Amino acid sequence: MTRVTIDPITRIEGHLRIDVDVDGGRVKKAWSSGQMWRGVELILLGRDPRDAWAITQRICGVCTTVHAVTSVRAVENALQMEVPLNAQYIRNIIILAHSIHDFIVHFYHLSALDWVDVTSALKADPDKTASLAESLSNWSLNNKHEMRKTHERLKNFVNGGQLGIFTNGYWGHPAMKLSPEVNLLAVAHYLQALEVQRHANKIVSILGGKSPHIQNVAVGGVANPLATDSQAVLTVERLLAVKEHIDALNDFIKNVYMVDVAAVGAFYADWTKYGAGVTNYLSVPDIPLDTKGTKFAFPGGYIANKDLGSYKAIKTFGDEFWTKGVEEGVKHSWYDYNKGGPLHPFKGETKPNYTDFKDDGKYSWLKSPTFYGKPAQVGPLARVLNMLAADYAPAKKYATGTLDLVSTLAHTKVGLDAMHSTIGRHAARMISCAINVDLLGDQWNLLMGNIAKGDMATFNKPVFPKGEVMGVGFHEAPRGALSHWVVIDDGKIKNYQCVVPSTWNACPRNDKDEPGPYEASLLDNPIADPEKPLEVLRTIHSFDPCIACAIHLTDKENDTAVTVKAV
Ligand code: NFE
Ligand code: MG
Repeated sequence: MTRVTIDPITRIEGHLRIDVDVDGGRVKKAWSSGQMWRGVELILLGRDPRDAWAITQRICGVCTTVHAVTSVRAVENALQMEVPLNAQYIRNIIILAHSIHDFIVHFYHLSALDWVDVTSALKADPDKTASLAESLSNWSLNNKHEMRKTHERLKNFVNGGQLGIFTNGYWGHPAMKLSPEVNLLAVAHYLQALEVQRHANKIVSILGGKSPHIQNVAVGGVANPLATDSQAVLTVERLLAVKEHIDALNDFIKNVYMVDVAAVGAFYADWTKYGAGVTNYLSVPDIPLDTKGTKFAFPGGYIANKDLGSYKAIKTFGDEFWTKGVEEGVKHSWYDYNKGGPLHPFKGETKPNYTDFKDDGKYSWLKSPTFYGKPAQVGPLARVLNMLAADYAPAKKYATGTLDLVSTLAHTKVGLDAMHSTIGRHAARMISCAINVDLLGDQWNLLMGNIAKGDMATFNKPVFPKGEVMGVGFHEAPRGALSHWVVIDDGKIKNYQCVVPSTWNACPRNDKDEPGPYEASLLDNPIADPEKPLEVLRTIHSFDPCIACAIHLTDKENDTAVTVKAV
């Protein structure tokens, strides 16, 4: 048995350590450990609930908008508030654009190099690459000129004695399977995607004031005044600029991202056999279409043990099937609870107890969330499978289209079962991206239509009652189901707990010693060379880890997080 420790895992957000025991070229046991201790939840205690969104979105600089939106939803849920339609649409456009940014950056910049050998691309014939690219889609930058230019840039990186942004990949690894031409094509799209992702960020910035960390959210709505006749506020002219960015994203997603993921899936069809892990899938509905949060553009729910027939829907923001199911345990986490656990988030505690890394004891700063006592996988795969179980037509359209394209390219029939895998998570993220860019166009139309009717409202004023109220806000964030749980007493925050997508997926073993989704997904993965565990990265990266989000707790014994000296 060989022990392999990867610490830190790179091309992710935050500090993640993965340990695997390898025997006979396969992973036999795995541990996922969050190694970073930081603080947000307890900073909120005693504060005005209207400020919580601005503070909680500092949990992360990658999924910046998501904690802001989830936080105001939690407070609005506690106050049983309605949110004006324009505010829902503006928030929806922001979170959809943000998710698209996240998906594109994840595939090209954070994970493609696990599958694409950059040095092999140097051996490619750029003209042949262009012919291949043009046979796959009619994206305007698939031409000979672009491929020659990319080849030239790569040569310059290498001739200059450095690979620049491509330094430190597992180049030449035996698990790399793409031809030089396909590798060059992927590198070309990697570089183009750096430009394309800006369109998504511009949408977020126009509506949110800036990115990362939007400025326009408020409990009760948004702080964007609308007008058709003033340059000082959000005008039709600004909204028309948003539409141009939506169209540019749509072009890239449909003609490049979808094709590239299908091609990687087809060339690495072997990887549809690895990485399933925990197959209880949890997602929440999102993109609210009414003022109360009872109607959503896409469904969410729970599937047990990969059986789509077991689907149970989560229907509204306050749905008890959701609120009653969530708990967090700390048996293998560096915390203690006062009276054992696991605990419901409204009663959540944060008492650190660091023990060093103990294989059979405590080994992570992440808690272990469960849904009705079971570990659950969240994220794009959970989202898309729940959508399919709910008969959501756009998911059916894009999932069928993707599996058909993969089958054609792989010359073998690839069915839905292949989705429960490392590659399946990439496919699901791409399907989710295609759905979201269509929804982005829809939300833009709804906003313009509502303004055209003369409705300019964007905000309802919150009123805090005497005594205690509690609420939960959820959001289907890029990495999956995110929830904030707030208890408010006399208008001040009494308890605040965030249960975050990467906590669900990257958690250590739970109170029953069942492995979390990352850990379970690594079991039986092949490892060609324990010195270069590329295969571990493939599976872990397919979840898109964010450990900053996953560990957002603070030390309540010692509430001074940092001392700054003015000299
Ligand atoms: Ni920091 Fe996040 C998303 C949230 S994480 S990236 O998506 O919430 O798990
Ligand atoms: Mg938490």
